[in-house]
Amino acid sequence: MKINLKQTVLIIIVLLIIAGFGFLIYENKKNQEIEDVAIYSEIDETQISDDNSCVEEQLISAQILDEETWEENNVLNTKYKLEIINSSPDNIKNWEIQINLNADSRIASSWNGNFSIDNDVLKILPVDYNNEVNSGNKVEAGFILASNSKLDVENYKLFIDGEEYNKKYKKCAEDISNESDKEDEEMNQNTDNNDNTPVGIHGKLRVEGTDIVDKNGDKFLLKGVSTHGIYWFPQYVNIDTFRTLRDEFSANVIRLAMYTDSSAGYSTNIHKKVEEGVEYAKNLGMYVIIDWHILSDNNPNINKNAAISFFEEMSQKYKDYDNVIYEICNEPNGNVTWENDIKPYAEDLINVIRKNDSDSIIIVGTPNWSQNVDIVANNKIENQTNIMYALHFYADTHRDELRNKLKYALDNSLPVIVSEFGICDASGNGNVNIDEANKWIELLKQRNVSFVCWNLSNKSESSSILNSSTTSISNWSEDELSQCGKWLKSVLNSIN
Ligand code: IDC
Repeated sequence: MKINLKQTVLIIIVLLIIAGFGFLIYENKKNQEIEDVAIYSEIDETQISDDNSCVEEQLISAQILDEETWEENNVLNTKYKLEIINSSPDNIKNWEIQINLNADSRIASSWNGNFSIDNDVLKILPVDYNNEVNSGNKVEAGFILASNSKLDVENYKLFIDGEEYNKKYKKCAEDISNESDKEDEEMNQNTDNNDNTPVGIHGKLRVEGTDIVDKNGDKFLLKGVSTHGIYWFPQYVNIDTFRTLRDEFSANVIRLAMYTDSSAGYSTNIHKKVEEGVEYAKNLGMYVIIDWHILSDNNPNINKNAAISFFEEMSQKYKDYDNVIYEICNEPNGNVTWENDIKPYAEDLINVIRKNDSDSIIIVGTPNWSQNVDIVANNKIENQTNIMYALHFYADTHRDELRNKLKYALDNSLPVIVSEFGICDASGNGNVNIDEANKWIELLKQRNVSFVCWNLSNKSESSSILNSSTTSISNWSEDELSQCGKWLKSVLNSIN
């Protein structure tokens, strides 16, 4: 076979291309191998150093976490959580944190600590119940800083017994490998033993006739407290607060009031606060009401799309939780009717929730700030189970007329829950009317109607359960409770 010049050139080109590919593949392989060697030696190196050496660590430390920021009167407010963490073998007491501030900074609110500012240095000292931090434990405090600049959270000083603390401990390989087991153990200790809690004993609730019944079919009464708007008072969405309400007030339910109007702080960012609250309640074996708190947005249809996506998200997350109850519209008011506005909204929202969560209780608000349960009793939502209807009262404003609406509704087989009430007037302030409040409670007990008191905060108004001077968020003394708080504590404790 004779090969001409053209064919020779072609063969050379083909050979060159093949050689080129071969080279590329080779190069690539070489890189891979180098990379492999590099990864291998890295792992190897750390293994060698872990096996053979000990590390020195400061095992007592503080952590300052920036939890959220919002604007108020042109100043940024940031909520910080402080933890003093003792991973050392020693027990310590008399801790103190110092951290530099900018001159324009002010502590707007604080809890679980004594806070002072001295020459632009923020000093945080313990209160009696968190002064001691035993080996393996941590304590928590928190504060809201009004300041247009953020804290340099890494740059704090820790003092123990008045001395700046910088002791280091030696930790060797064995201790390090045991650490993860210890962490798991600690996590488990952090969730209370659930057997003796309200949810541990009563399990998933459902509605039978006009009653709430527990997992055994026995009549059950929810009794507890509603937060104020969680955007304004985030500090009370806290496991210690909820535990105090459970153990010292005998509350079995917390309502998380999430205002839904942007003027009241609503944005999807606040959902994570609700999630925190649900988890705290779950860990404590308490029931929790997720409240879509419409108010100035008077017609639930105004923010219906946001409500749909919120309850889609929540019901997906909590479909297997025994403690969650959904409240889909706090208080429709103004020119809004059951027939044309609330009922169609409720039917749609119930369908949204039921796609994920087939049986948890859903509370539906009723016309006229959740008062006209009589109208609803004549036109109930059909073909659904575990639906309750809200009746809200404020004892110094609403008396026999509203009590009669409640009786009418119950007599006409409408399951009603008082998912919010106050013992003052309907503004949330003014005179506290103990006589009328007690009349209401008598009726509620008699008819097994569950009730949740407004509100968990230290706002200076008579519906708050804390005095406005109370800065701690849990384990309140009697003096730290408002008149409403004292009344509520004794009422809840008087009911089994
Ligand atoms: C009140 C709060 C008050 C706040 C006001 C407007 O106590 O601090 O300024 O809301 O956001 C309701 C509502 C509830 C009201 C309460 C008292 O559900 O949000 O809280 N109330 O007015 N219905 C009837 C009374």
